[in-house]
Amino acid sequence: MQYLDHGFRWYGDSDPVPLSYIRQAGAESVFTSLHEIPYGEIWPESAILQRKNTLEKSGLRWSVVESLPVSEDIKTRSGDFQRHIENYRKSLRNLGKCGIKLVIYNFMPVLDWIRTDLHYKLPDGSTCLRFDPAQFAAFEIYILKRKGAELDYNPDILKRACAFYKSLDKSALSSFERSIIDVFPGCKMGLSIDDIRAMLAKYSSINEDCLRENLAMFLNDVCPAAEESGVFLAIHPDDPPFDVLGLPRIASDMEDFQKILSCCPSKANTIAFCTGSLSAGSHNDIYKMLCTLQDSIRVVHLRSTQRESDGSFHESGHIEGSVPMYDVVKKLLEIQDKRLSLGENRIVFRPDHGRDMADDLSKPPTPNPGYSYIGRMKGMAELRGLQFGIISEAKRRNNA
Ligand code: DNO
Repeated sequence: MQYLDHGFRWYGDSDPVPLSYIRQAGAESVFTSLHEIPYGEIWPESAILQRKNTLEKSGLRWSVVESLPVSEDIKTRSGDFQRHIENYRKSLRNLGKCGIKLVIYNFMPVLDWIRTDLHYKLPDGSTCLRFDPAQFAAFEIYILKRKGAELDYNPDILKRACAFYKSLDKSALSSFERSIIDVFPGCKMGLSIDDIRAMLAKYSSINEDCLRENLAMFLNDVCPAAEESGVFLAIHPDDPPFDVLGLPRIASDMEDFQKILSCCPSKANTIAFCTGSLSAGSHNDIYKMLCTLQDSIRVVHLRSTQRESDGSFHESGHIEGSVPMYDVVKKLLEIQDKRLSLGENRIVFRPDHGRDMADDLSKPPTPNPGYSYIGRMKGMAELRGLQFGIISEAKRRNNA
């Protein structure tokens, strides 16, 4: 039995975490993106090679692109979508030529992951990311003023939403607003509330079936290019995996993934198995999903969440919370074992998000919430230790 391929996310030259630290944390490879290239535009071979060389000079490998973003025009199949799809194909071909074969994307409308508190304080003084439906309701109802938003919440949440909103002074209100609409990992898009309203309006006639259809067309358009280039495209689950902002969600549970896999029967059509995102929904049995979807999983995000009784959740330690991490990691090692015996590659994982703790807390807050150094390094160490235990035990049994 071998270790999984240990990856770590890096946001490029502007990331306050240097590559040398990433290597010291025990990572062999890096998940990164060319964040400076606008959504929809081509990733030139020269820029890909330059990033690849930077990583290699630091003794690391570029194992995963996270993400090659899918533009809103593609998701809504409007505007410039045809040109963006053509560009997406070209970028996939260029990545393949440079030897980068795993590409993560998501199909979440309007916003990527959503949290309401980026610095939720835990009893030990460390902080983590948290989602509270009452706070999110306050955002939708009083800040965004989305029509009909109150209908999505029960009276108790509405009451708490109102109290929360009233408790915010001007500066708290503005930082609350920014923490919801401007945390796209890797880039600050400078979006305003009006931008979000305009983006939402584009979905007024797009229901779940229609968004699924748009994803199916996108996949059928780009997977042939990916397959020819030996690239695997991996869809990231919705985070959180339930409806928000009255928008359709189509990558939130097992049934969704089965539909995604069957809408485009290509080897290149795969899943980025993010245990943390999926675990925020009580409907998801993570271990069962892993067993069922295993053939389509080549890249994994490992983290966990603690669901709270009122529908809130916060990001727990990597081997705490509701994800059965021992079972998940053991299963991944077994799946990998089978693949290695067939001459296939190792499964790449990264410790997803981490708490702000120890020296993280005395530094200026990272521009990439969830991606401070020490919290993730702790997650990496725990997950490596877990693998060490499982692998040692397996060796002992084999020798007995
Ligand atoms: C958050 C990440 C996501 C992920 C994208 C993939 O930390 O897990 O933002 O990178 O959704 O496209």
